[in-house]
Amino acid sequence: MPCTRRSFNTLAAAASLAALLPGRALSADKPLVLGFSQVGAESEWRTANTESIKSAAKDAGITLKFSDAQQKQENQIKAIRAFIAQKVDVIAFSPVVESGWETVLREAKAAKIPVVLTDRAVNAKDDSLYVTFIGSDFTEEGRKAGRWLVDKMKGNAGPINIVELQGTVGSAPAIDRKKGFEEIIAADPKFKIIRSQTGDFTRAKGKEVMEAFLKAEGKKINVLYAHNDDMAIGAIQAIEEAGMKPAQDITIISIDGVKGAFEAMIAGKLNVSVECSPLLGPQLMAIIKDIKAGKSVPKRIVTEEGIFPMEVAAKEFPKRKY
Ligand code: GZL
Repeated sequence: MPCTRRSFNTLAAAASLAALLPGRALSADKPLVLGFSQVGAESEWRTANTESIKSAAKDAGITLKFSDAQQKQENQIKAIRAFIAQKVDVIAFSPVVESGWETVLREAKAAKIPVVLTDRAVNAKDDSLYVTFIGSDFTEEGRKAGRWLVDKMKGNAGPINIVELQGTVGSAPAIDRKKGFEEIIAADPKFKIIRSQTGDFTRAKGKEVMEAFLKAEGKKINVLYAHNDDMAIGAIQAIEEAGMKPAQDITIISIDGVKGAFEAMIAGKLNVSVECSPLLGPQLMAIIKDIKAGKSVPKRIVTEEGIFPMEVAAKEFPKRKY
């Protein structure tokens, strides 16, 4: 974007102000240093998200200090404190759960290091503790899953018995995907969630919990709603081992739109996947540069996403980027 005289003056003022701030002195030749704390490597989605952040940092000439928390909040807090000690220019992270961040975010604020949330939100009351949150609208993803099911079950008198594989307990996607889905199915009493338990977003746990659901409810189960594709893929294995046909005996709805989901839909084993894009890297790097250039950025940046029923999977698959 052309730099007008006014914005040049603003930038110059911001740059000189930034240079006065403690932390790393800004200069044209020194690359920005970003400290990033990642949730873990629990799913195909997470792997694609990590790849997007690493490659975008490289393309943007930003030095990346990357930490994998193995899905533990205490590891993320440790990593953020290390980034503060190293005086990085910006801290970004995907909070594994919504709560428990105020103390460490206040430490980052005291050190005058801007913080960017990516992928998942925090429920901190003081939203001055972070500059912006880039990520999906998980509640809308849950609504999309609910709307697809209501449409599919039109004319079916019910009862429609649903089992739900929830994501990580306390995480924004698990809380909001449940909320959005329930908001939609509440309109018709034929829909009943008869079992709901966390599979922690992993294939292994998704399979294990689905085995327990099948043992307890068996052929009573009409629908599986999984908060991510990895748990759905694990559950598909359990359904087949129980001698039932996934996507036929049990309608399966999941979220993310990763490669494994498209392969399952093409094989006729998954009915639909609601897209949740992990490709946040380029947007994150652009925002970081804007912040360090003193530009104002929106408090919330929502990623645009679609929904992919199995009928379109084969056509869409070659175009997929994750
Ligand atoms: C969603 C992300 C979730 C994915 C899961 O933005 O936080 O975490 O849906 C991943 O696959 O583990």
